[in-house]
Amino acid sequence: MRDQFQQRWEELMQQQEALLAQLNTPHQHHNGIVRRYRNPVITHHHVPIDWRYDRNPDTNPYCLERIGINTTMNAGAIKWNNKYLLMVRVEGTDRKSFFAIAESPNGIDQFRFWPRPVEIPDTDPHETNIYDIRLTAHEDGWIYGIFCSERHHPEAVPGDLSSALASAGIVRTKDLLTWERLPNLKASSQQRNVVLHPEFVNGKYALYTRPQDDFILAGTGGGIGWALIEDICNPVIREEQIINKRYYHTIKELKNGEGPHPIKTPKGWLHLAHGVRNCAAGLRYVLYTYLTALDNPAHLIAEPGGYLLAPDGMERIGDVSNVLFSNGWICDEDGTVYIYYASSDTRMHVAVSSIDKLLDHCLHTPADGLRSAESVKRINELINRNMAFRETYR
Ligand code: M1P
Repeated sequence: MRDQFQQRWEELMQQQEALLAQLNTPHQHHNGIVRRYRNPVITHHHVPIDWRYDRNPDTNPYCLERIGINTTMNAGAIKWNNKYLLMVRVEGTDRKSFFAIAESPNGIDQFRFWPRPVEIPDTDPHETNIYDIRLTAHEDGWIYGIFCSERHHPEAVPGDLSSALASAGIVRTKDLLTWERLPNLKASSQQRNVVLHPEFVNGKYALYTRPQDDFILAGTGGGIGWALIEDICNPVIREEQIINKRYYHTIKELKNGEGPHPIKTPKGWLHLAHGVRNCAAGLRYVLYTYLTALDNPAHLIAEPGGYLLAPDGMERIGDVSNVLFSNGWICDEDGTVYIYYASSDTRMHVAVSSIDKLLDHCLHTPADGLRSAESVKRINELINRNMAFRETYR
């Protein structure tokens, strides 16, 4: 029995080491703006064996998995001590999510989890699930994490075990090892996809918000919001304005949400967000960009029509199919941008671009004309301009 255990244990370790050492290669086909990499960067197979198996042959003679992991998705991201860190939403087979940090030397492969999952201070027995953290190294010197804190709706009628309440949980750290929990954000509506802006605005903390009428639907919440907060240790939304609206028959018709915090560029704050529409197959989540003014991050200055990334190939399939979701990206000193995104609520991927390319995309892709006739007009305008180059590039 012990030999069998040993053999299986070694097999597990070898398989995982091979996976963790695997190098990634860029996809051949790309649109010039952003380039996907072939392998997912983190899957449930990356989660350490030690977190899942009892390694004592006396108590686990068959070497069975004791704690199953379902998915690894929706990771916050930060560059730390020259390493690319993802704070991953790890979901167990029991449906509960928690956070765990994985690091890579280059941002595209060899992600390896730190020895233990993150222990977020447990301050409320009603908080049932936590997920989708956004990391912000704020100019006040702290690294903040804002995540969704979910609980069973206190007013759910007896027997209704699905209604839930979403609010924004807040933690901060200086070393990514110990975390201080601050009170949850107080708001007049449910909130998910809340993100901290990295700089003070008018001397206040600034939040991207996503007001929603209920747990799933944004309803009258018109899009991505913006709110200034006096005291991050007693965070209350007193006023909220919508800065990135939803429109009929667009990629964000049903709802949208800020991704990671925006990146400061010479031409404005560069944002990544998700847009959601409904279709016969259910909700479809895609990623898009927009740009706001440097001197007023709440003022929209450009928004290309359509999506930047949408589910493609195997990305379309997973626990919640037809979903791309991003809450983490890293910008290197040379302007390379690593976009970390999850596909179908199941695994993490990377796509690489640059500040210059993303700005060019934002500033020179035609805006959504909101009607078919406008789409045709834009294509014809492009063809007309291209006529001048026909001879040159024949
Ligand atoms: O299942 C898709 C996503 O749904 C929610 O996002 P949103 O609130 O924008 O609709 C979240 O539960 C997210 O984690 C999930 O990926």
